Amino acid sequence: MKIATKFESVTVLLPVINETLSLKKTIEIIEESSSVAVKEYVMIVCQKTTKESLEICRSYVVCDPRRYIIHHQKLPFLGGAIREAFDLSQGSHVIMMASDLETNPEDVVHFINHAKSNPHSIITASRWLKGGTFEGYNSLKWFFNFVFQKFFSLIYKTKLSDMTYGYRLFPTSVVQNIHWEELRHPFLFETLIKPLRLNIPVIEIPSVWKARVEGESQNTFFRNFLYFKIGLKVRFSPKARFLKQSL
Ligand SMILES: Nc1nc2c(ncn2[C@@H]2O[C@H](COP(=O)(O)OP(=O)(O)OP(=O)(O)O)[C@@H](O)[C@H]2O)c(=O)[nH]1
Ligand SMILES: [Mg+2]
Repeated sequence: MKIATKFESVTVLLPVINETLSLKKTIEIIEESSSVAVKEYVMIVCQKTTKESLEICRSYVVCDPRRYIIHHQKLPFLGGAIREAFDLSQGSHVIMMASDLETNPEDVVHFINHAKSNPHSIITASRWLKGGTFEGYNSLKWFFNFVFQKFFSLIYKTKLSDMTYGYRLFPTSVVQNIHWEELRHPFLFETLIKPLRLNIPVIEIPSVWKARVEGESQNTFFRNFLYFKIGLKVRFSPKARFLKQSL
């Protein structure tokens, strides 16, 4: 796999279901700090996306069709949305995030700065690092999250503190060359563990997770247990299988 040797620009992926103000605020904050570095925004929509949200997406495309792209996903769920958008990304790097403000857009500029000095690396946000935290997270989920992170950091022999937070920057070639399996939220975890097994360097930066105030989550509590399946599978599969050309 050939990985970018330089940071040139970033594609920002924004999956959208019911976000309106949160989506606008996300774009506004990123544009304020990083408009020069952002090549394009890919807003991924599906049948569940509300009319209001779609109208907002369209208004960006009308203003600047070169930098704002709407993609209608064919594969289902959040993983399906991001997988298709990975293949459309044209920047040297790509940021996977949410549009509900749970992935703090103020961090985008930090991701980019780290990517400039570490273009081969994945830069990932951690809620467990000093300086990061969970605000308004369900306490049971918080406890399970802690145990889950400890368990998987042991079996992957890594010091990473947050492997499930779907907020990270990747060299685009990394995500375009990996064969992805998950379609639902465990995909967010898969996007870290497969690169880890392929020895792609990963840098963590602290981030504050804040519960959304608009719309609702598409994830359910019990589905969180499905993360174990992909976690164990990827740990014990031959890594050559993770690359597209080996299929
Ligand atoms: N296009 C698209 N967007 C989605 C889909 N599922 C979720 N999203 C969006 O992706 C972002 C993250 O999804 P959430 O359901 O909030 O998931 P989460 O924040 O990881 O999970 P929680 O911790 O339960 O809140 C949000 O902006 C959602 O609107 C999907 O199937 N298609
Ligand atoms: Mg959310």
